[in-house]
This record gives sequence, structure tokens and C-alpha cells, in this order.
Amino acid sequence: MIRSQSDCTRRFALAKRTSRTAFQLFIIMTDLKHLAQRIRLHALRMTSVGGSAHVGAAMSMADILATLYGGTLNVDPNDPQKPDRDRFILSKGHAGAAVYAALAETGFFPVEQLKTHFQNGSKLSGHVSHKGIPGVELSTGSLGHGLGVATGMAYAAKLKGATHRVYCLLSDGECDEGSNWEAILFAGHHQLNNLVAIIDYNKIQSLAPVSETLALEPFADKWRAFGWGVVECDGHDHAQLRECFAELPAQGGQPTVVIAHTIKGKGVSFMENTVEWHYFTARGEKFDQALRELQAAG
Ligand SMILES: Cc1ncc(C[n+]2csc(CCOP(=O)(O)OP(=O)(O)O)c2C)c(N)n1
Ligand SMILES: [Mg+2]
Repeated sequence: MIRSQSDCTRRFALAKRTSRTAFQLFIIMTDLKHLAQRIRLHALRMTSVGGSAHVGAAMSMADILATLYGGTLNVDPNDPQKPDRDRFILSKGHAGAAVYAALAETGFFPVEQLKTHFQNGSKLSGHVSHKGIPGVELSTGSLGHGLGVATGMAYAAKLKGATHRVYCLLSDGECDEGSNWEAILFAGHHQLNNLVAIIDYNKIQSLAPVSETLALEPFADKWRAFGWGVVECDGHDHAQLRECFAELPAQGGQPTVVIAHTIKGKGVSFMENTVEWHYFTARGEKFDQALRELQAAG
């Protein structure tokens, strides 16, 4: 069990350096579960105290973030700007609370700072910002722009002969925007096998299901048709996520998309699979119940 932030950081560093026994693997899985739960707990508190929205969006992607920051990304909290670091861009910037939580939990800045989220004068804005926040590569919030930037970064890395990867986490609703499909076309054409798109496929957008707003299916086929390697997984299963990320690129000379099937609001019973908890803020009895459920699971 992760007892503290430094415990968590030390374990992941150790696991990265050593060859893993079954026991070590068990420890990693346990740690990822606890990291994900801590991200959820922070996101709940941050959005409630600050009175911001998008808690369901943060819960949905907590396991993806835990897997990325818990050993997948080549990033260093002690040297956040090192040139060969992997780049991570959150395109669904409205769920920035979860990224701030993941960064704080893995040592990029003090966990204490999370308490300032969405307060006047705070650097931790509701939509994720890179200004003054180590570990954040790009401010986002206007949907449909993250993948275009990530694609440009991956293209530039290729031209320079750099070996790092560029990861971009998108929402499903944002895939209704045409700007993404231009980036997808470009990345396929240029065979950017250093680019990884991850879709938080929770099937719900802000006011309605994605299938009723502008349907994406057959989603995987569309990516394949644009020249991407496609892998699908349960976006709450750390072992499956780790496996997807361990085998990049999915197809030799192609960019990869990981379509992660998720549940919006995952981890809090009354938030799961609901449209309302995209914008609602948990207060009073709702906050207490959510806290109890997350603490019991973690
Ligand atoms: C260009 C743009 N239009 C509208 C919005 C307002 N908005 C915020 S979140 C959201 C949709 C949320 O659903 P989804 O994209 O599926 O993300 P999820 O929260 O489910 O991960 C919208 C339309 C925005 N942020 N940017
Ligand atoms: Mg969605």
C-alpha cells in the first residue's frame, strides 16, 4: 500500500530499474490502484472545495493517468524539462484536476498545493494550465486542439531524430470535432510511430451520450482507415493498460491509438454513467458519500 507520496515515487523508480518478479508485479498493481484512488480523492476534494465542475471526467481517466505516471512515461519530477522526456498532453483539459493530482502524487510539486485549486490567484486553474506548473506541457480546455499540437511535437521529434514519445489523452466527445481528424490524417500519412493517442471512451459528453450527439462507431475502423494501429482495453484495468503501453507502437511504422473503454464518474456509485455529474459539484451529503465510497475502495 502506498503510505505517502515519497513511498509511491520510490516504488515506481525501483520497479523501473529492476527486473520484475511476480511479487513485484503484484506490488506495482497494488500501487497503481492506490495511486488511481488518490487521484480520485484529490479530484473530488479539489472540485468540491473550489466549486468547479467536471468531477465525472476526472474519475473516468484516473486509472489511465495512474498507469501513465506510475511507470509508463519517461518523465522525471526532479528534472521536468529534460530534453528526452516523453511529452504528455491532456486534450480534454476540463479534467485538469486529475492531472494536477497525478503530478503532485508523483513528486512534481507539493500535494499541499492541490488545496489552492480553482481559488483566486491560484496557478491550478480549472482547465489545465502549463503556466508555472512543472510537468504540464500545454494549457488546454478548448476541446479539439491537443492532438494537433501532439502531432506537431511528434513530427518535430522525428525530424530531429529524437527518441521520446508524445502521448495525448482525448475524450470521446471531442472526437466529434473535425480538427482531430486532420491531425489523425497527418499522423497516419507521416507514419508517426512515436505518437500515442489515448481515448477516454466513456460514451458520454457534456449533455448527452456521444452516440446520440454525433456517433463515432465504428470508431476503431476509422482510425485504422487513417493509417493508425489500434488497441482496445478496459480503461480501468491497470494490467491491460500497462500491456497496451508496453507494446508501443501497436503496428510497426504507424501511430497508435489506445481506445480505453471507461465509465464516466468511475468509483462513485451515484456519479457512474450519468450525464449530470459532468457539471455537478459534490457538496454536503453527496460529498460525504463520495468520500466514503472512495476511501472504502482505496
Ligand atoms: C471547443 C469546445 N467546445 C465546448 C466546450 C465545452 N465542453 C466542456 S467539456 C465538453 C464535453 C465533455 O464530454 P467529452 O468530450 O466526452 O469529455 P468527458 O468529460 O466525457 O471525458 C464540452 C462540450 C469546450 N471545452 N471546448
Ligand atoms: Mg466523454
